Amino acid sequence: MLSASQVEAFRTQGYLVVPEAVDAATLQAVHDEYSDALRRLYDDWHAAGLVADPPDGLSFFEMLDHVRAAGLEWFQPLDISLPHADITEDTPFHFGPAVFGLLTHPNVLDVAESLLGGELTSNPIQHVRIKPPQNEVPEGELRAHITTTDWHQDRGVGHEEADDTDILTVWIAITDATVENGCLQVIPNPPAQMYPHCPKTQTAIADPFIEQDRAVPIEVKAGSLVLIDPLTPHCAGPNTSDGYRWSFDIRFNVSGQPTGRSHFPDFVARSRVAPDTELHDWRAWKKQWEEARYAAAHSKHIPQHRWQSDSPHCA
Ligand SMILES: O=C(O)CCC(=O)C(=O)O
Ligand SMILES: [Fe+2]
Repeated sequence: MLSASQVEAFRTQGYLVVPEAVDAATLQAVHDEYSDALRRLYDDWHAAGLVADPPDGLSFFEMLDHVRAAGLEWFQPLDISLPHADITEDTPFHFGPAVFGLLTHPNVLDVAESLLGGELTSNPIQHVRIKPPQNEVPEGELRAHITTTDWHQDRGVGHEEADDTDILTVWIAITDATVENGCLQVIPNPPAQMYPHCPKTQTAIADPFIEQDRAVPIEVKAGSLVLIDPLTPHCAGPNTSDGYRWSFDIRFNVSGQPTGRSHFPDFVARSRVAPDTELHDWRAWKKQWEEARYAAAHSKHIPQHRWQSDSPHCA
């Protein structure tokens, strides 16, 4: 649980770093699960002659180096979500026990409970971000899971129906995050309302509203959490290191409130009132996403964001 002074700091500054929240064993399990997932892809690509080097003995990051060099689409099969468009029955994604264990880690849920109370829904707006050195990111790669992240407020990336939802972003460092490798930056003491956003590289706060001179870089060690209020402007700069910057961002909302992405599945992560409604089975979680994928593949496209480039703020 957070202390009263941590809660107070979050409420005024709109963000909070919680160091050492996720233990080394959990981080290792995620790392191993991702290595296995990438190795399965790699084996197939190698068998098809798309990557030359045999997978034997390659680490997760070494395999990634090779598949990137070969120009293969490695990101979506590793994400814990569906893409914003062109979803088919076969769109790949990653749902496994280790990453479920991370999302429902008791320390993560305790922190969320400290801010939102004991009825917690795991919100479907969630991603892995694995950012290679920026000078190796292909031209035209716009996804904020791989390249830089524009200034935005998380309220702006959900549907309007969730504008009054009590929601918390929990950003989890899997590798150390530094200014050099493109850690989060925030603008503390958020405004009471949402700024206009525009389509830029991604969905971004309209330029005149970005107070760049107040930006604070959030350098954290692996296993730390960065809690972000839905109105706190944040971004991430380029990864100028020669290694990968790896994080997950997940969200919780008070159960029963709109998630802002109702065509993707949510689940009760903690309930003090009705503990038997909590989901503890990662396979059930995976199945929910498979069903959402099937439904999305067979229905009209639902835009993830509401912002239009012809709005007056976006000239
Ligand atoms: O890690 C990043 O690049 C951005 C993360 C973010 O926007 C979020 O967690 O809401
Ligand atoms: Fe965000």
